[in-house]
Amino acid sequence: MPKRRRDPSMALPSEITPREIYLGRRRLLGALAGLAIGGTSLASSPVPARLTYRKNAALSTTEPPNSYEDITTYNNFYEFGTGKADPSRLSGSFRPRPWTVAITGEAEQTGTYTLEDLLKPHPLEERIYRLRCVEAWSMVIPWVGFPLGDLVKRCRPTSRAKYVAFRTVERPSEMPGQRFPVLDWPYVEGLRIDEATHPLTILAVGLYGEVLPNQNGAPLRLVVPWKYGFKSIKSIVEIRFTERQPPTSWNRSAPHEYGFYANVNPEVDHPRWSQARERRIGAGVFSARQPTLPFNGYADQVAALYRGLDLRKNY
Ligand SMILES: Nc1nc2c(c(=O)[nH]1)N[C@H]1C(S)=C(S)[C@@H](COP(=O)(O)O)O[C@H]1N2
Ligand SMILES: [Mo]
Repeated sequence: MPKRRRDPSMALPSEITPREIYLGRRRLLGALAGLAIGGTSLASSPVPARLTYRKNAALSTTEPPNSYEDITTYNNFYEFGTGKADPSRLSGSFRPRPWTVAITGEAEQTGTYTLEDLLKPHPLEERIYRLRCVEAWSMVIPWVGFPLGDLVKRCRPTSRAKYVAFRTVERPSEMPGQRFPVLDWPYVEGLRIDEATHPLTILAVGLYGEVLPNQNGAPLRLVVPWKYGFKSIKSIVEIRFTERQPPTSWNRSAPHEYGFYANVNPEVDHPRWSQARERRIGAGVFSARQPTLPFNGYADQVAALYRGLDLRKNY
């Protein structure tokens, strides 16, 4: 059973213990485990652990965030099934800790790093971003993470590194969706290196101030807010610097429907449906579908990355 915050049968220590005592105890446990991330233990947390972070209002939308319930029960994570409710229902036996990430390819600082080592130098921020799924729905999510560009810098990519490729963990014993050939496992994604180092691109470790639930990509997932949601790969175990454009799961599975770029674009329809409008999850059955914005509303910040590129061909 996934741990859901709103399940009344599962009171959190934060609900039965005064908050300061609860936080103090978590810090103490974190220190004892030697796994302090922002002062909070991530060691086999029995409950979602609070993270320490600063709010980045400048890079956050002022639109109201979706509820924790929406964000954690309406998911795409095919490793746990293709239904929107499957990831929250079927990810309970996934173990996101301990975790390591391999840094490979065209960089000086390659090697295998524990999650804690990877995160240590990076202060966490909350950024409230829109997520626009290619299926024409959207959500607003308060992520907690840090710029991928800061990590890329630490890896010291060589001059040959033009792309960054990402790979999701492959664990069919814990991920029931991987027992079926829905996609060619493991899930892989990629960015151009200038997209990867853009200040809007983050690696997220939490949402709503708590460590990521399994269904949202625990313990570490990418968030690229101006691209369709499928670029935001979950449960990352490898970050590889490459000279050539890397393969991506959805492009490999249906190349006419999903390109490498996948920039949100209301003017380029998916072959089977329009991308002009979107349905905000949780907004109510009678609420109007709202217009989709170029680059998901982040055009001012990112359009310059694509100057001279034909966005109809490079969809
Ligand atoms: N490994 C992996 N990452 C993935 C997916 C997936 O199926 N597997 N789905 C993608 C899609 S289509 C979307 S819309 C977002 C959804 O993220 P969320 O469930 O946290 O809202 O995750 C993306 N990352
Ligand atoms: Mo998506």
